[in-house]
Amino acid sequence: MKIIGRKSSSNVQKVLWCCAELGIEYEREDAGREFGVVDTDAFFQINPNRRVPVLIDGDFILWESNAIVRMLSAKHGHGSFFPEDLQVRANADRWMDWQLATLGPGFTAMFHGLVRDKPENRNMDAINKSIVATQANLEILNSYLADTAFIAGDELTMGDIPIGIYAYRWYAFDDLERKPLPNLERWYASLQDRPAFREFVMVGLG
Ligand SMILES: N[C@@H](CCC(=O)N[C@@H](CS)C(=O)NCC(=O)O)C(=O)O
Repeated sequence: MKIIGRKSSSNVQKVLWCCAELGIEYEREDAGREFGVVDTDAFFQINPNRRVPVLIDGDFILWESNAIVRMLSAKHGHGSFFPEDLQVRANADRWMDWQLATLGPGFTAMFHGLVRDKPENRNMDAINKSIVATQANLEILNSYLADTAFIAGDELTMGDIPIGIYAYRWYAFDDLERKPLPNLERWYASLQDRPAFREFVMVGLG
């Protein structure tokens, strides 16, 4: 099995963290940003969106990071990462979709503005709106984490993966004013205890 994508990409990190938690072996090829590759005709054949990650398993090709995490969890973590109980699984699924549909889009302007743009080019209005939106989104998550250790219950599941990446990025900014979110902070501290999270996610704001 091969994973294509640079290790600094948040979406690639979802897959690498998932593989490390489940003990899945793979080869990885760099692609995206400074590595290029995504603009080639060959890459277009495997992902016409020209985005990473892409999973290649024999002649099966899959793009969309959360779909890759779901498939790997079903194959290698059935009954744990991919919960057997339908309601627990739907709960994990719900938060994966929420990351793509709500948390991620709200976070982008802040992340790109503060990490990628030079200070003189920053759109502070968009950045501030994005910070407010992210804080409000994380408050929703904080209230759901009042009763459970992890996103979909008392065990780590695939549902923790996409949001865990964002938690690292949210807390990695030194001088951001954040309102306290005790349940989220407790959950995030438990992720930081995991060697796989430290190795593949806590690698800087690339
Ligand atoms: N919805 C897609 C988004 C993929 C995506 O936007 N990937 C970014 C990296 S995080 C990318 O390929 N950017 C272009 C590049 O790295 O050259 C997914 O979750 O896989």
